[in-house]
Amino acid sequence: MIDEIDLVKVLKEKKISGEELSQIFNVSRTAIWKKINKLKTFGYEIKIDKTGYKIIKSPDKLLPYEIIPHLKTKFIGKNYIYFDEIDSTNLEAKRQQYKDGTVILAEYQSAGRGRKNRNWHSNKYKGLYFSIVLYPQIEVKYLPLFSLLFNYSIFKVLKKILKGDLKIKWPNDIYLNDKKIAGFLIESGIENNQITKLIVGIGININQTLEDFPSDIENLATSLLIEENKKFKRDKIFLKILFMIEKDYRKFLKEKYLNIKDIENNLLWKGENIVIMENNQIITSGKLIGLNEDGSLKIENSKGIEYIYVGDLSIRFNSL
Ligand code: BTX
Repeated sequence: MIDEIDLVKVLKEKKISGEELSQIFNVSRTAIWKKINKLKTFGYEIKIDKTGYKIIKSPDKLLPYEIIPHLKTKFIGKNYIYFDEIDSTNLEAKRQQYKDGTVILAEYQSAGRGRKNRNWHSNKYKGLYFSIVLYPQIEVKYLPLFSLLFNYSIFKVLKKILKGDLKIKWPNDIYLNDKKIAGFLIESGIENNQITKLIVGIGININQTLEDFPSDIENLATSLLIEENKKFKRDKIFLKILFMIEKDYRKFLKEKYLNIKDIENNLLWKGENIVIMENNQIITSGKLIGLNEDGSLKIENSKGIEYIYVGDLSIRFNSL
């Protein structure tokens, strides 16, 4: 059996002959030739001449060969499941019993989902669409904090590489210059008051152009490329996100504490008048004050302070 990850590594390092490769991997030259052809179908450009083979260009894809060797995590992503296309990575995470820390990534989702069965639009090879499977075994009261925990992990990674105005939108989006660049769909399994399973679905717009977004979301959605005027390396961002999520998740499980103030300081529309909607109905409104320790949103209105546990936020303009 040829370890394809090792083969790609060797072929990237230096030009190497078929003879040498068959010795290293202990297989026939025909077996090597077959693997080389397989890599070519993935988009690897391989220079082939009488003296050997060498990868001269790798495809802009998040293939296991490009991710697994560079993971800095202890368990998240060690089991990495890659799809060129799938219906939804969250649905896939539910179809099978994947082990703790499994990351399922798709370059394109034909039925990507947001909350309440809304649609999440994807563009092939331009965004990040993945789900992380976790088995936290922690009391259910901590559930609302997980959205904020993962939201803040991604926020921190993006903050370091972006110049624009990055904000956390409670509970599960990230906004750049007042438009949505990322969303989370966290699904949970609960037994005996414990969170037994979490499926953390994450979608991030990276290299989309304006034309890539359909008309119904063109005024709402944006990408890193549109806002910062440059193309980003998706693999680098993805690897950093997995590392940060693992670090923050492990710390949270140990301490059972999340520094809400850090998140609050970066909250979208803090101090502004907002409305809270559920199923397209306004359920309440008020001034966004901040976050409560349990992850709920604090607003102030004529009734005093209200704590919000579910709903979608939108801004209330003075004319409303
Ligand atoms: P949400 O319900 O907050 O956001 C969905 C809404 O966002 C849509 O109704 C639409 O208005 C808008 N929208 C759709 N696509 C995009 C986009 N690409 N960029 C910005 N706005 C958009 C947010 O739900 C949760 C999204 C999670 C997506 C990940 S991708 C991997 C995993 N698999 C899966 O099926 N979902 C998650």
